Amino acid sequence: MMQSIQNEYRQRLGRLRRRLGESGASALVVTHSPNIFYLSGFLGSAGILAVEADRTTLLTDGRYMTQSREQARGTGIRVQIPQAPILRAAGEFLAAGKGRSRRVAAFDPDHLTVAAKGELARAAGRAVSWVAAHGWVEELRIIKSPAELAKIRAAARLISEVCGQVIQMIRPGVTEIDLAAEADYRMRKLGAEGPSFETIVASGWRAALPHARPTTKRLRRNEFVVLDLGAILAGYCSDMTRTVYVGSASKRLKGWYRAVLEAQQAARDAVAVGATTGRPDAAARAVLDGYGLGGYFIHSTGHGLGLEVHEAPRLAKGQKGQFEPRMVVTIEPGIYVEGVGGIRIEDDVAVYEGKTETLTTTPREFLEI
Ligand SMILES: [Mn+2]
Repeated sequence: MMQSIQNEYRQRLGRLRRRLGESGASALVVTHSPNIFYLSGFLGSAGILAVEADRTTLLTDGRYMTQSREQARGTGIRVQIPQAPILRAAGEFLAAGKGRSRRVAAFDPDHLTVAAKGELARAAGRAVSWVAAHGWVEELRIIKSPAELAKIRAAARLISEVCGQVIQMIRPGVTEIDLAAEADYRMRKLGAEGPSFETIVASGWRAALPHARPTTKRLRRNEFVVLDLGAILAGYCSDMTRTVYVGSASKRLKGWYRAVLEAQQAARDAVAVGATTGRPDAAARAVLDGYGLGGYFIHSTGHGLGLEVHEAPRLAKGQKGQFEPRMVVTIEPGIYVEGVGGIRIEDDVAVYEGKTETLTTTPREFLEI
């Protein structure tokens, strides 16, 4: 097991090196911690990974001496614990690198503040010039290895279990925060490292806010409750949403729920190797438009899922990318009606050649409590 994960780090670094070689840069400076984890297994809050053609170096500080050496063992990655602050040390490291006298360092502007970049560049001096490398590691992360798929599946199973348990606790009088606390507690009890984002419990008119934070509002009869939950397990995220009704719903509201469910099913059916990543969104929108509800669908249909809860690809209107085997995405259409409430149904879907697998398993049928 240990051997195979170390081979994965080597393979990932190999792919990144090919890209580095094509770009003409002599080093890539990786500063975003999920990317560092993906390439090296290092899980510290302070670290910079310098990837060069013939070596990879992790610069971190004394707090992570033991951890970093342990996590890097067998990967071929060298660990350095510099005396100087890490950005200055990384800049000096890049300037001292072997090879050509003038060095080109690639960095991702999405993951380096202007101040941090300034410090790096000052320490590196005139020996190093800088070139932007947007999303190089994120592009690798889109396609999951079998081991990663197994971890995301386990995180999805875990959150499905939690969701089922929390639905059992829904009744008039309980507060949104109560339910959110139960969700977070149950994730931990089932072995999760924690929630993958701040748990959403939104009831009544508040369910019309797609990213509502739980409040002390008590659930009442005759309102929708949206539960949007995600867990991190073994480093990997899940993300799912269920909407239930407290009381017995009118025909109109039942119709809305059925429309969202049909849209969600159509979007899941539209996920296929070779289809564009815009297709699920178009499928969901077509269904909701057919019911006259398209105007209430105010966000995109989904996103990639992995080490981060929102990662590439985006499943939005007009996206031209293509689904490839071993991507994992969320499918989450919803409608939001101001003053009334909202309905969202979200599942995690893995893509394979000729088929898909819905990883989240909590039932989706309309539920009145
Ligand atoms: Mn989501």
